[in-house]
Amino acid sequence: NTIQNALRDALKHNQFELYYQPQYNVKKECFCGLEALIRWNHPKLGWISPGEFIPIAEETSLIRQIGTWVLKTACTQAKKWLDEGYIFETVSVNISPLSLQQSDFIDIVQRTLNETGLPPHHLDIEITETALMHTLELNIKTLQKLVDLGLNVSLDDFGTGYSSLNYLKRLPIKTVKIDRTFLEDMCSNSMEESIIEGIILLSHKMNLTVVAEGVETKEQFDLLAKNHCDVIQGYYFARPSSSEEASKFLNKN
Ligand code: G
Ligand code: G
Ligand code: MN
Ligand code: NA
Repeated sequence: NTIQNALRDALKHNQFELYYQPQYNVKKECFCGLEALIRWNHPKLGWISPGEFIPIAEETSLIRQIGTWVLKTACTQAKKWLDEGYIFETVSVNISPLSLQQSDFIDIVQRTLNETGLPPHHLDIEITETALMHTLELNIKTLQKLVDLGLNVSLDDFGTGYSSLNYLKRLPIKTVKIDRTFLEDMCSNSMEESIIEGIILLSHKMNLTVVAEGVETKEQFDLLAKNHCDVIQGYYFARPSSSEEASKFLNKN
């Protein structure tokens, strides 16, 4: 398969780059976190979206190599920011369920933290809701091991899958990320606003931090802040950008 060969080359020839999107903490009034998002700059085709190539990588073991590269690159960058005096709580990485299920995944995370010197509490692992549910028991065990290492675990795309509240209380997560599809109509549709309000209230009752994704307008920001959403991420503040651009949003010692 030619795309898979191209992905192999991309790993070998450093064609991947991590972009970072800052996340705004409403109460603390600062950018306290960043989500790392992979980008592929193909020499002939130009920029290719992860929405296109991650699903292809997931058909082979390439996704594991990409996951390892993402972890290493994000942890290296986060440690560099700390050393430069930047202040932030976490850098989040998206991890495919296939990476989570590889037998040496915990070892890889542990080794990456050791090698980069990043304190574990600065690393956040995002897992999508749908992905988790397939082999739930195994995944809960792996997530718990990550928590035991001192990492934060977030449930990505929350609300789009079929996780019942029954599952939610069993997951060793600290954060839920409300999927951006929920935000689209929240300012024009009072039912949509009620759903967001309900998700935030419920999450807080369960001691979960709530991140809203895909916030593009001041109206959305205001409504989320009114409903006590903890963290806000979206084009309203910043698009994903290079580490250098993204670091401009962070406070410094
Ligand atoms: O960055 P963008 O919005 O184009 O991302 C599209 C999709 O690709 C999203 O679902 C996002 O979670 C996923 N994605 C982005 N970066 C990574 C990554 O480093 N690893 C994995 N597994 N998925 C990623
Ligand atoms: O699936 P996941 O939530 O990891 O993917 C996040 C994706 O959302 C990234 O591809 C990122 O580029 C995109 N994104 C981030 N902020 C916004 C936004 O405000 N609007 C839209 N449409 N997409 C966004
Ligand atoms: Mn994500
Ligand atoms: Na998401």
